[in-house]
Amino acid sequence: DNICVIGLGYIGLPTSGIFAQAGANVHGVDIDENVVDTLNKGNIHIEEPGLAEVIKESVASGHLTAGTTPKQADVFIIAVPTPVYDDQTANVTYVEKATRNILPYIKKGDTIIVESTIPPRTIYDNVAPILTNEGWDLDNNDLYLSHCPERVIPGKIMTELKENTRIVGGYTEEAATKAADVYRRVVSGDIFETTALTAEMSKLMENTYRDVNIALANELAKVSAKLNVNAHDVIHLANMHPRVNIHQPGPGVGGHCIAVDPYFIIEKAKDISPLMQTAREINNSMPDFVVSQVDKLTKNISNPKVAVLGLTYKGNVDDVRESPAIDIVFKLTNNKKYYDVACHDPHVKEQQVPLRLSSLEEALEQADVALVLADHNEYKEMDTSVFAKHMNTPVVLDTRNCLPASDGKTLIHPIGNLSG
Ligand code: SAJ
Repeated sequence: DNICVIGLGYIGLPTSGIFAQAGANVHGVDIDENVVDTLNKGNIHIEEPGLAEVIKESVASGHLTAGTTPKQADVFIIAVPTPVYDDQTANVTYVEKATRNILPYIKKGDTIIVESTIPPRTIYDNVAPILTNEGWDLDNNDLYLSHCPERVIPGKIMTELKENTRIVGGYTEEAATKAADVYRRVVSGDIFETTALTAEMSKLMENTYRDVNIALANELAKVSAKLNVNAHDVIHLANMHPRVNIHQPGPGVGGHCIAVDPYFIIEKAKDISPLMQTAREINNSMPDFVVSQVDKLTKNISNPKVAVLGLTYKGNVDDVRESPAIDIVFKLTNNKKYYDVACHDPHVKEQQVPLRLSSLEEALEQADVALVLADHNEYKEMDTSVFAKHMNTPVVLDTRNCLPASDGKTLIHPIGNLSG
């Protein structure tokens, strides 16, 4: 099979590698020439465990090539971003553009799969018309169009791509079956066939469920501050119940999926989605809550120094997109109270962020509070005596509840109740 993958980001690149590794001839397409050049040399431009090896091997074997324009293929997979506009509605123009870009290369009987996350009805209302306007009869399967939402979690993409179940939503029943055949080549999990619209909604509801659940945990963290109880203990014990699964509170919800996808449903049903909207508001309010907790911890100190540990949107990734940590750093530096902020993140390179990065020791040196914002393994396995060794006052706000126990000299607060 010849497969053409449009978009070589967090989803398109691993997907290309996995199909190439399974023996398909894959041509990856990206508008960014650097990404294409890097790939053609067998290298990668993002951090994801296990990805580098697969790409190196696939390029070396000749199964994977890259370019800035598509090529003829039997299967086209579109994996381009769907960002949100300032008014929180989805920008599907990259998906539309990718569809237009493949028009010169498609032939009768080809399979076209959109993996990008899209608002409900996008396949019917935005993608299909681009193809039918060119004379392709989708109802009669001139082309097999489907939506197969990606569902892999950054940090475990290479295993989840193979092992997760997949939902394939066809424009027609036959299109769903064709897409299922494509994935069967690499996926060991079950593949469920449905309509494009149901696939769009299912994907969005997975992430919305998580957003609402995290909002509940975050609200509990705020309530715990008032009631003087440790939210983590409450969640731990409540989750012992076989039908309860409260998620973890934290500094906010980041990344390009959970913090964004609920808006794709909300925009289509604004008047009847108060729960989803409130969840978004609660999660978006967490950076302010964290800053208010830092204010409390430093109330008697003038010009306090805050050591920020972790800038990414979650642990063990290098992704700072929509990261609440970055938001918190700017809220601290633009605060009416003067904060001296030093940042450390072992996964982030300085060119990724508009901030100066320090070594861990440099960040902690003379700090009044350390603020843990990402649960990287480096912090989970940290020797907690380092705080007292360097800090002015060894006080830590661990918003991720990830640090090992204190060495006895350091006061480690959970998010919420500051009495520890
Ligand atoms: N977070 C919490 N508390 C939790 C869990 C997460 O505060 O209990 C925060 C994280 O720190 C992070 C954000 O939420 O800032 C999202 O992280 P995540 O690990 O929950 O999810 P993502 O965004 O990395 O990936 C999600 C996944 N969706 C689900 O688990 C339902 C993934 O499977 C999807 O493929 C991905 O979105 C996507 O691309 O849609």
